[in-house]
Amino acid sequence: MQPISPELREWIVTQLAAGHSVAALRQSMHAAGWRDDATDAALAEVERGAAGATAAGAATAAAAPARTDMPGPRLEGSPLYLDGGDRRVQVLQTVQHPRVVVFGNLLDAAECEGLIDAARARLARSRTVETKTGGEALNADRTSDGMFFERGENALVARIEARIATLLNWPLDHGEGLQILRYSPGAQYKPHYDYFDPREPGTPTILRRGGQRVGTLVMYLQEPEAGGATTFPDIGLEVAPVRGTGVFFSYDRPDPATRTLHGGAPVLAGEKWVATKWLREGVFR
Ligand code: PD2
Ligand code: ZN
Repeated sequence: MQPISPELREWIVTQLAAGHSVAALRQSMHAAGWRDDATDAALAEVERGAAGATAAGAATAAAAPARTDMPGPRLEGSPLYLDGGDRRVQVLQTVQHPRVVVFGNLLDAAECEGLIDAARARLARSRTVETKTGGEALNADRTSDGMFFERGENALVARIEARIATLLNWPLDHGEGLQILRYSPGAQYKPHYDYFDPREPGTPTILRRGGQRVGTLVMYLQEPEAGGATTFPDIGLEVAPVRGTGVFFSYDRPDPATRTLHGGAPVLAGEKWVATKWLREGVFR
């Protein structure tokens, strides 16, 4: 278990001092996407140091604070290149809020082809995780075909996953398996959030596998002839799907205030292929 951050400790102490119950805090943290085991550990740690501060009463506590340990490249000093372990990755563009980073030289052409070749025969109409039930379902907002590799399923996947872990400073075992998507002309992925909505009944089931998603890396494997940008409507950003490049973004709480609404614009001509790596707050099994 990671030590709790000063911000979270401060928040818990303040809430308890204001008379909110431990149960109300637990509920708020749960709604903000904190895993139950992490919540219990944090509350227990603070309670040990602040015995007696727990007033019994109080309804709902304020929304839990944002996470402080987040995946992402180290951009202090505005580097043009980053260490991807086995290659030098370019920093092409950055946005502060939301944190968005566009990378160049992330994958070479052979790697893009290798992923496409290994995925092609296993494609099926894309399903999305259903927060209503915790299962999976066809989704009219997502008209691509897709598949998932197991984490480390083959040498190519393992190499790319190790690169991502180095680049984004996030443990490899906190990542979901790589997802491959193929968009034919007309296919799109309507704007959505990648985190799981805490208000949906199926979310607690989903969160048992590694907690919330906290970051996304979309890597472009094949360029369409036109269309197919990854869009961020809240900030007016469109990332062109150039082969070998990728866009990373992170979200420190499962809330629209993160401004991470994003979508895949319709492909107008040709085929667009991407690989997506979603990062969880904990170990994804
Ligand atoms: O393919 C994309 O551009 C895209 C857009 C939005 C992919 C995803 N979301 C995703 O895989 O979550
Ligand atoms: Zn997405």
